[in-house]
Amino acid sequence: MDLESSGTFLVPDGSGLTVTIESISVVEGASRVNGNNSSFGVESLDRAEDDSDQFDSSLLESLTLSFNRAVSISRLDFVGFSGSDSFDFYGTSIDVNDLIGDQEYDLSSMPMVLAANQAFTMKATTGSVGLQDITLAAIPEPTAFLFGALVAGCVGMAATRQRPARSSATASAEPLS
Ligand SMILES: [Ca+2]
Ligand SMILES: [Ca+2]
Ligand SMILES: [Ca+2]
Repeated sequence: MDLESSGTFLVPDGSGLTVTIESISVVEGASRVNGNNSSFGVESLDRAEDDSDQFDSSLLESLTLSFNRAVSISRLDFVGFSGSDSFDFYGTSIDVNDLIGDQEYDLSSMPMVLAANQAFTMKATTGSVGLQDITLAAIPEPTAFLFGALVAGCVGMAATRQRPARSSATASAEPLS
């Protein structure tokens, strides 16, 4: 999942996912979600020291989102995550020692599951951190899943080589236009 500078989240094509901004908190004044090609965060419009596309703990910036469908989150990708910084993602506390690669927090061995319309909050708890990308997959609805399995079974009998379409996808932080 990525974010355009207009504040529109980019979710995997064909996933049927939509993202709702439930709330944005800052220490004072006006605020918005802001992003550029490399990261997104909360912008405190009335504070000169704000880093507009990062979450600044000194400005008590936090963002609460929800998805319209259940999702599993397998990776968080950060920028600007230096040694003393820390970040809280829906109650999971992350520091620099938890990161691999390009400041990535890998959850693939045990993805975090969020229910449909479950509000979840993210914020920097120390320092300033930008969120570059969230790797997630929509979890099929139980009825849709059963129906899909039934269809896949019928198709499987007719054409054993065809595979059901995958509903998961990875959003990347490609430059946005
Ligand atoms: Ca900020
Ligand atoms: Ca990164
Ligand atoms: Ca930082």
